[in-house]
Amino acid sequence: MTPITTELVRDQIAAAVEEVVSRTPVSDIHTHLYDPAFGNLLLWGIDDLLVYHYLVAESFRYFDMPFEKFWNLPKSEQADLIWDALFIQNSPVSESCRGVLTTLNLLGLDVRKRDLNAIRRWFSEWTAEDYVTRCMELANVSSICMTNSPFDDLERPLWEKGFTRDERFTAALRIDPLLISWPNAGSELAGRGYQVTSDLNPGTISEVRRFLSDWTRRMNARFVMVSLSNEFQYPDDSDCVRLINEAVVPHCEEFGIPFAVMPGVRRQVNPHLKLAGDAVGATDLGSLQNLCAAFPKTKFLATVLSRENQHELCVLARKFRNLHIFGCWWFLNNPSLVDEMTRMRVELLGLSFTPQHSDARVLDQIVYKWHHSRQVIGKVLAEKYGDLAATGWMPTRDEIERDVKKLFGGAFEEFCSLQLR
Ligand code: RAT
Ligand code: ZN
Repeated sequence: MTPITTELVRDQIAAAVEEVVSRTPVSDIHTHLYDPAFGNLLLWGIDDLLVYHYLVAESFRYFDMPFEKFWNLPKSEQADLIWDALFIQNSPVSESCRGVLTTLNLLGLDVRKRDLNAIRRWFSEWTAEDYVTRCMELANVSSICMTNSPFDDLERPLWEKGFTRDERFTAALRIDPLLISWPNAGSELAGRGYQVTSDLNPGTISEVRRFLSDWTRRMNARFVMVSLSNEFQYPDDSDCVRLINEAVVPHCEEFGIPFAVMPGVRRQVNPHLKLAGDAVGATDLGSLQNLCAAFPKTKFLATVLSRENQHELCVLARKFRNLHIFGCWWFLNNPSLVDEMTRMRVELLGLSFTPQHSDARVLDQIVYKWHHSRQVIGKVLAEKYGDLAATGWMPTRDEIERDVKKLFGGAFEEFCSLQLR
């Protein structure tokens, strides 16, 4: 008989955690995907996987051609060039490249052949509706939160016209132009029948609130969100801060929904790269601290782009119950950093956070993003339960299931339901 050793217990725990983590459906709280009713706005398939802006940035490390020449090509030719540079001329070891292969492999395609046209033929057999279900099943994702901007001329008309919602897709009201580009955003609101002037007087503020209410209702938005520069300061005498104080925060309190802040973006450091041209900078989290302290009844969701800010962010979340941290965002969504951040968050916050969101822009990406994240989250949890077992506190299967449910959407839902009285 095998003696029960600590190693054996750890192995058994690891196997149980791996199974629970892979079987528990996850709610993906931030993506750039769309309800299939939005038609071509929902991106999917091999060419869109290849021209993902994460891969565009990596390709230009190898390309020696003018930026404009690349941008003038049709999507399939851009995809050919990226495939050649990142998969054929070099091994696809980066996280974004590996992701394409994980996705294809889990979909059942044979990637060994390196045959892009055969892969294209396989995708041409699918319809978007069936493919959504297939990807959600494979990724074990139960719901997908979109990023919905009333300032986007492509998506706005459908919201205005109305459509039958696919219940698997929830909405988040994204308001970057409102907070970052006032008074331009004000002119846009004025053009749409809101009585605003460039001056943030009480009449204008009340019309901005009417705009937020109209769109929150129309979208049934789960939260309001903004991505902010690494230079964001709070308090400040900027229009952005006045709009936060006088319009966004009161709006979120009235509707009982969180305000998601995402600081750390250095926008368009290389505009030639278009969507791939943004970078990262450490931010002053004193500003987030000031926001949480100034508005204890407002629920703040936060994800922060810089690795350097992560420890301070965890400590802040220990101080403010109106702050819920989520995801390993954008340049942080790499296994080494997801491991480090998840470990740190568990050690400082227990289970009261949301470890990951996919940020998928192409539907198929949910397959790899969740597969890779589950591997890392499972590994960290197995170690932590192993450490508990070493004290004699053996986690039960029910407890493990309960905890994983929290991390995969339960803690987020609990946070959204807080009344903060
Ligand atoms: O991760 C990304 O795809 C970025 O381009 C951003 O869209 C970011 O996630 C954001 O929501 O601003
Ligand atoms: Zn995003």
